[in-house]
Amino acid sequence: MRKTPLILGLALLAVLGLTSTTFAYMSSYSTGGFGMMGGYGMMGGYGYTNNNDHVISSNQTDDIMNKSLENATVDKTNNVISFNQPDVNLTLLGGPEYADGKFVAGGLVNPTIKVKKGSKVTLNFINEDEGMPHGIEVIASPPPYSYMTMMQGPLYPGAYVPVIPQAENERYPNASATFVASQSGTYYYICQVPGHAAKGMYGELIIQ
Ligand SMILES: [Cu+2]
Repeated sequence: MRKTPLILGLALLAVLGLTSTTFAYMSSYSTGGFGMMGGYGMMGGYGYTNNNDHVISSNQTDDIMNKSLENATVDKTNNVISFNQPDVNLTLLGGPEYADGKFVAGGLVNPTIKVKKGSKVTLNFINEDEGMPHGIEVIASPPPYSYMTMMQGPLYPGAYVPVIPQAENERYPNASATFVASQSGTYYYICQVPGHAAKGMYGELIIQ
């Protein structure tokens, strides 16, 4: 990815964060220590307060993923994960080595996620990508995506995990967010880093 548009995109994203739903959360959380991430500091407040508290090991990641799938059905043939309980604990990995620039859950790449309408969804994101920050945002519009698709904002307040730093030395940044899936329909989870959704970092979220 070329550097200049990425930086421009990040600046725009920071402005968007200030003017949309993120603003509501800023007062109640301390701002995360993103260090090199500059503009993301102001978006880092939501559920992400300290790098050290939220950087986990590979073993911890496996435990979290297994637990998250306890009440789910993993359909490898159709690339679908269905959650059968109203309390949904959805864990997604960002860009592990075998699926660069994609999301992974239960070994599936960019799986379609099905949840029941009215579910309380805890979105837990673990970045395994050693080369790139990533995040998650649930949006209404289907692909194809433009470079700045994330500008439309999340489907619900809280239906996003802010962009978190890249992994380092097999230590994975981790952050979460919770929202209620109150309306049925087909939606999408995307990575809101400019250009990532356009390059295929997204999947379907079906609320039924
Ligand atoms: Cu990404």
